[in-house]
Amino acid sequence: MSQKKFWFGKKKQVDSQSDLTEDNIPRHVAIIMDGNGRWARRRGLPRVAGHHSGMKNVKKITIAADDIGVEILTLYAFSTENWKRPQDEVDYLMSLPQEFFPLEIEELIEKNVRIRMTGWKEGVPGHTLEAVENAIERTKHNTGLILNFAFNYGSRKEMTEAMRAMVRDVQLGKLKPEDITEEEYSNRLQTSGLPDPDLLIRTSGELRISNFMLWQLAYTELWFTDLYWPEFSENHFFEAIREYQNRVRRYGGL
Ligand code: V0D
Repeated sequence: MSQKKFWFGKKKQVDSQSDLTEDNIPRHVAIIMDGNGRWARRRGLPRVAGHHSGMKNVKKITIAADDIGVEILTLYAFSTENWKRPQDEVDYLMSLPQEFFPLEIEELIEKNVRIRMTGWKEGVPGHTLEAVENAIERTKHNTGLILNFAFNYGSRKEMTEAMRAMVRDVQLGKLKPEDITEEEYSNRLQTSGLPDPDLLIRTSGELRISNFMLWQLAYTELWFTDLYWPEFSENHFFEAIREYQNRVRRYGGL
């Protein structure tokens, strides 16, 4: 079987990936980056310190995904439900995109990473949107890995909006009820144009989907770990990929 060695930069080889097979790398990996607050409390730190640590881990895992040939990495950064958190925590989270870019964007541009966003702009502070849009703009001609931030995202809202768009098109006579198909519906979701995730990783021990890409995850392999997001390393990521490669994907067939 063909084996590939994966290298980080010029020196650091991460050894546990050498048994990944080059074929059958998932095209699209999605991650629910959970456990940042708990990781911090465990260390006697404020929750926001965990979010900062979690942000540092985003670049590391993005580069690892790029190195093995993943095409799309979707990261669940902020849900439509996260607004219910204490205001100072929300404020801190909304400062992360601004912080992320001066620190991480040069390397991501160098790696040919393209940033995109899934979610709604409504309610997101102007300074946060500006940072996100700047990143999207500065990487829009890149042709490498798509780093897709799910930000102010919720799946039921996404599906409700897609339904509203379809009903409107029916009312306008642009779509006949008998022409409503899975494809017509998918095309009205925020993820239109992206393949569905092949693998979903959730850190921090919760065994739930939590309103994340409910439609898109229909045939996705699920992989859970007790590790908190800030301690989830490249080698843990490769472990998830390896297990994915060992599962037989049948799509309901035989
Ligand atoms: C906190 C762990 C990067 C999860 C990762 C406001 C929770 C760190 C971004 C980011 C967050 C998003 C969009 C963008 C550039 C960077 C981010 C949030 C939270 C939500 F264009 N990390 N990060 N955004 N955390």
